[in-house]
Amino acid sequence: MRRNRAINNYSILPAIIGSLAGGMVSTFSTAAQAEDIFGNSGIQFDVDTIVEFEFIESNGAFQSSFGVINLDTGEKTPLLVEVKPSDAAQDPNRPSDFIDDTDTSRQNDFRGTPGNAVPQPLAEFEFKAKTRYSFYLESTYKGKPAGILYSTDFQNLNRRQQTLFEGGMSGLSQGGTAIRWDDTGIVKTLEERDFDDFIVRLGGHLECPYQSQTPCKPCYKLKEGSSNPVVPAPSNPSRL
Ligand SMILES: [Ca+2]
Ligand SMILES: [Ca+2]
Ligand SMILES: [Ca+2]
Ligand SMILES: [Ca+2]
Repeated sequence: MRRNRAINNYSILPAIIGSLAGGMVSTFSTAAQAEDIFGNSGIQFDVDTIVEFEFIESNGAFQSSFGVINLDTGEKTPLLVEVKPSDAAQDPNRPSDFIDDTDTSRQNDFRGTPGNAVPQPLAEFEFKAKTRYSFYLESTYKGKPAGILYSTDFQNLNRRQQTLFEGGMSGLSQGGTAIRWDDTGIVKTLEERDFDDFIVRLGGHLECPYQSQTPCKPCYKLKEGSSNPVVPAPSNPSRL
């Protein structure tokens, strides 16, 4: 099998060389790179791409669902869902702590953990090529809608940034990327910009599960035995 593949590769070499001579390869690769978008400006992959997701923790009073929305069709796919506002019931009227509670095990900011508030902490989604997506966080409070926020800034009221992407596109294949959400809070005047309200890890290393297909379909898988601690935000956004 290996020998056959090598022969096939050699057989297409003349075609590649021919394209190079005509300047086709450099033009194509520039166009392809321009279409990969991953961050606060949007989500779009150049080819069909699978991404694995892991719920890390939440620290927010809302009961929230994280998912992907196709911006062309409006179709929403929930991926990681809180079945209650936090692991333990907590009084939402107490004053906020206004600090980042990531990876502290502190219970006083409505802590939710995998297997408890989020019973199914793993998910995957296949992004279709050349299609615009955004991540979303949709919340309820005491059973009533509390709004939906987007990872793409311009979709939010006043184009407000509600997510931090830590690791970005390169993190998907090099250890994982974290998305940290800040929701709008229950009382706007006491809004806590701590970016720890819902935290998700994406990817970790790149695999192509469908080797027989051409082109290979990229899959950003979670690292084996994942749940590496998420590094707290570099500065305390609530003080900005
Ligand atoms: Ca919550
Ligand atoms: Ca907090
Ligand atoms: Ca918050
Ligand atoms: Ca919080």
